[in-house]
Amino acid sequence: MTTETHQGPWTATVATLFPDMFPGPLGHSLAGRALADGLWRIKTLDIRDFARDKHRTVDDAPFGGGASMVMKPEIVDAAMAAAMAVCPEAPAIYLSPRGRLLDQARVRQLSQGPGVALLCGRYEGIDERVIGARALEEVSLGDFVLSGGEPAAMVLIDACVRLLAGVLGNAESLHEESFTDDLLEYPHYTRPRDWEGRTVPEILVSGHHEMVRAWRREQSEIITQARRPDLWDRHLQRKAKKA
Ligand code: 4FM
Repeated sequence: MTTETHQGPWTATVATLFPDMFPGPLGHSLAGRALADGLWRIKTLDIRDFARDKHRTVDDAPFGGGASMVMKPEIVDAAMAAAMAVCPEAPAIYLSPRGRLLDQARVRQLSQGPGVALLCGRYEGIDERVIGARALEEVSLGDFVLSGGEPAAMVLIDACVRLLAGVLGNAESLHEESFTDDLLEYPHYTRPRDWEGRTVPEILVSGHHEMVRAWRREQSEIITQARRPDLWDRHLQRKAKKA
């Protein structure tokens, strides 16, 4: 029998040189309320605490030369060993532009597990050997370079936490379902009906619920085709498979 039992709430464990950055934005709004309610928890580990020398050195010059420093393998390794021990079944992830792009499917998987152990790098990166030694999954938010992995860790955690049971209200969780077939959102409007000469599409105030639904669907499709041909292709492919 493979009955996996994990203790306690969904847990984000973060190894970072800047533990004071957390929970940061995650202490506010939806994620903050859920944190206060005990629906998830966050533990930070200060990578510098795993340095052994008097000056608590965490980085060194790169072999082969170059300007920027590299985080030392034995220190990052010790920090990640401790992070992974907090929740042994949680995937261990290194946030880096080299990683596989994060998408909602992976977010859903991560939110359904026991949590995540995240490594935030600084400088030019970490010694490559730690990635192999700890079998870290490399995950990227997109094709841009941050000055450190911390903001990326916060984004990943936020995306997971909002999917946890009890975090979203009913209306929002229904919305989530209709939002996951590779289509972008339709446009939203509220009062006033005329704002500085810009009016609300007539159909939305008609009271014809079926026509509203059809209009929104059509808008989603138009916007997806125009802005994200990659998503549109995937949407069509998925629809063809279902049929
Ligand atoms: C930058 C990590 C350079 C390693 C960073 C190196 C990032 C991203 C990111 C900081 N994380 N998506 N893009 N991390 O820039 O996830 Cl070598």
